[in-house]
Amino acid sequence: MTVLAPGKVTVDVRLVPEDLRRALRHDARAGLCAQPKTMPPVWFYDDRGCELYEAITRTPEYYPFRAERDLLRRSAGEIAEASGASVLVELGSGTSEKTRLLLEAMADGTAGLAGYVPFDVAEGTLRTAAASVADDFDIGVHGVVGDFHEHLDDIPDLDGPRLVAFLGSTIGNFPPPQRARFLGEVAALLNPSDRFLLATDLVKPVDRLVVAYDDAEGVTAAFNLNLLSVLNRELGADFDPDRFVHRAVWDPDNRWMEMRLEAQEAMVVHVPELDVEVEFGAGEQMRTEISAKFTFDQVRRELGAVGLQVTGLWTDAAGDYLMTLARPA
Ligand code: AVJ
Repeated sequence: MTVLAPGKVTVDVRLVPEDLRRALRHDARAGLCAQPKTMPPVWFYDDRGCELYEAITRTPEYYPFRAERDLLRRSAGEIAEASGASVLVELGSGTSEKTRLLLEAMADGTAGLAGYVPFDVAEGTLRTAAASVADDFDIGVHGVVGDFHEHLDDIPDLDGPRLVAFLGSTIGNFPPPQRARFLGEVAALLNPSDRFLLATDLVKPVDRLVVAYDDAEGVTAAFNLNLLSVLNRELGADFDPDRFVHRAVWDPDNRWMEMRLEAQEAMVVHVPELDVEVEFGAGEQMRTEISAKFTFDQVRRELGAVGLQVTGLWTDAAGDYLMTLARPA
């Protein structure tokens, strides 16, 4: 157990840029050679991709970002009290912007706020966020730069009951087997007094879902197509983004939105860093993201399957978005 000095920042780096390059080469080799072709969504988020995602959150059609913010504005106080926690661990912390609503609620609550543990792949963003939270809240911050499919074990076991939060409905981006494994690893991390807070987007009418992933202004299309620029820059590939179009499709059986990039004509793409040539047929689609939508029951079931018991549920005023608090059973 460690106690963090107020205002002090520590960062453990478990992932360096070379690890990320190796992971991208691995994912691209597997995904571009697969049938159907697929790329994991994590590679959207270079600097341009992060900018485009922020622009998506400002489109009128993309409701999940605002729904989560409304939910936290409405219920962060209740969530903080129900958690009983004095340390916040945040998986995929990013800029820690919405986290501040939870941190403020914890600081104002009965248990008080003793520390923050941001966990993210992006070292620069994490360091900036860690410093500003340590400063603004006068608490100790112990960041971990890592991948949440590999380095959850490196999360420090700080004094005080912890609230482990996974916001942003990022869980929806994991394919089901990976989602189950991830939830199992989170469960294994929790001490008996720790709690887990999971944000999920809820199933809703298809027309709203589809436009949320295919806004009229074309910001989501640009975000999706930016993946090809990432592959060009990082792997020396020669994708022509003008010859692909963005598609957003609802899969009713799996209850997830899919983003795809569709080749407008037959072509061969060269990827020198992988030493492969990738053939696309006219109209061939590559899947670039799944974004699963949940029901209350499904969340309860999936948490139950890894030994976590639901102790609280909150939605935004419109009932579009869900936060679930759970404890080791
Ligand atoms: C950042 C994971 C919440 O799945 O909705 C936005 C990303 N993709 N528009 C999502 C995204 C297309 C997003 N999350």
